[in-house]
Amino acid sequence: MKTKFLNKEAKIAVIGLGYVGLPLAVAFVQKGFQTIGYDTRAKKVQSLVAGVSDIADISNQTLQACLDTNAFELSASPEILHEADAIIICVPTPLTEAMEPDMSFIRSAMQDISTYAKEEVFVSLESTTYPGTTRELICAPMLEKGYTLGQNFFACYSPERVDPGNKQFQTLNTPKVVGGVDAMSKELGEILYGQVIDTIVPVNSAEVAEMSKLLENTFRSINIAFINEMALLAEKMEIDIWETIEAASSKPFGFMKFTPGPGIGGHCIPLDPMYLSWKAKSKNFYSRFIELAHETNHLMPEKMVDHAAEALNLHQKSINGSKILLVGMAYKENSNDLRESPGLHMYEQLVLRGADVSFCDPEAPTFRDADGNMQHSIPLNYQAFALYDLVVIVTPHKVFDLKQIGTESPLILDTKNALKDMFQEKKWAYGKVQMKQVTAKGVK
Ligand code: SAJ
Repeated sequence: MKTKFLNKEAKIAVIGLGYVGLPLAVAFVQKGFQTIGYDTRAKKVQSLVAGVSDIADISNQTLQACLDTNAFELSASPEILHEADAIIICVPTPLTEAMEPDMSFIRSAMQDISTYAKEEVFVSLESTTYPGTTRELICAPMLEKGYTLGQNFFACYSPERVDPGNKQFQTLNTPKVVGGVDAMSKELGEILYGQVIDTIVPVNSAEVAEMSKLLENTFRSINIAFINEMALLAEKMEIDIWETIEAASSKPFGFMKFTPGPGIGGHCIPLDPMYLSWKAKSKNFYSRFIELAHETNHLMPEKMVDHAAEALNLHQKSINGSKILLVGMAYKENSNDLRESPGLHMYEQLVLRGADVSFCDPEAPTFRDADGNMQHSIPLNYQAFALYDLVVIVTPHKVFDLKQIGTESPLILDTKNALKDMFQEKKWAYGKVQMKQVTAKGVK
């Protein structure tokens, strides 16, 4: 196996051709490996075979160039896994309704691997998961099938670190942590990933690698929750949180900048910490930090709706019956991803409170609301913003002309301080400090 990895004779299979798997498969092709892309979604595979990529980080041109090498084989049939020496699992690890790890995609991938894998195989798991998964869900089924760890079966964990849309850090130049379930697996993982990715960070077990990923993202969740709480406190103290953060950020050491907002979205930060707290509970350990961060972050959309009510109130209006426009619905700037987006939570809350809610997001133009109805973005026509009682800046994509939004909108709730000090006449409201400056009867 080692020789095959070193000589690039090994055939690689990537299971799951999403924002992680497709770029990884492309990277292996580009580095000269015969590569299989396997995904259970036949339509997805057909589209890729036709040279059409639905992953923003992989252009159609890049995909077609890989297909033209004849070293990239795509399939929706698991039988193809029999050809692979190394199989890399890049499938989703969502949460169940009960906020517990949903391992169904990993189990399904392992069902395919244990059924079709060749007599000697290396398996790497990249999906974010709780410590112990690789040993429990990757190794156990293979050993039950008669494979022998360290002889004809090797397994490692190597967390995905894909940041969709990040032009600076992509698959090849983002350091890759690799931990094996035994020494040989670790060595093979280091060699294989080292053939493709610039920097490998070997660790002494799969569990350390699994834990490191959860540490990375739980760190973010807790710090985002902390700065959100600081923002709420600063309002009570009538102190400008944004200026405070800028001042603290001038410290060249010992401080890391996070910014408050309407809450957290995406497929990582809201979910990954819950994998850790779930596993901790199995050890009778209750992480108050993780739970509190989750609670604080998930309260933010509703806090923003309360701000909307206060902003309208300054104009003797109520949410009920007001026309409200949400600007930017994707979970973060310049993304089209709506998963767990705070904007969606705000939308539902405002509808429940009787508002006539619209949204404008050229990046994420449609979504299905809680009643299952498709909602469509209004056209990006800034003059139309004047027709709303309140305009809420939720996700300030770079596509937006913030000056025009500030000029045309009668009242703005700027949840991310996107407008900063763009206007002298403060007609927007973020937090009580600025609200008091909103020009309205009886308020100065
Ligand atoms: N957010 C804040 N305040 C902040 C930072 C983020 O409110 O200071 C919000 C964002 O608006 C968003 C959510 O948190 O709704 C998550 O934002 P994120 O910047 O963490 O972006 P993600 O979800 O794409 O996180 C990914 C993660 N990457 C992987 O898991 C491989 C994370 O580890 C990265 O640090 C992050 O990208 C990144 O830095 O872009």
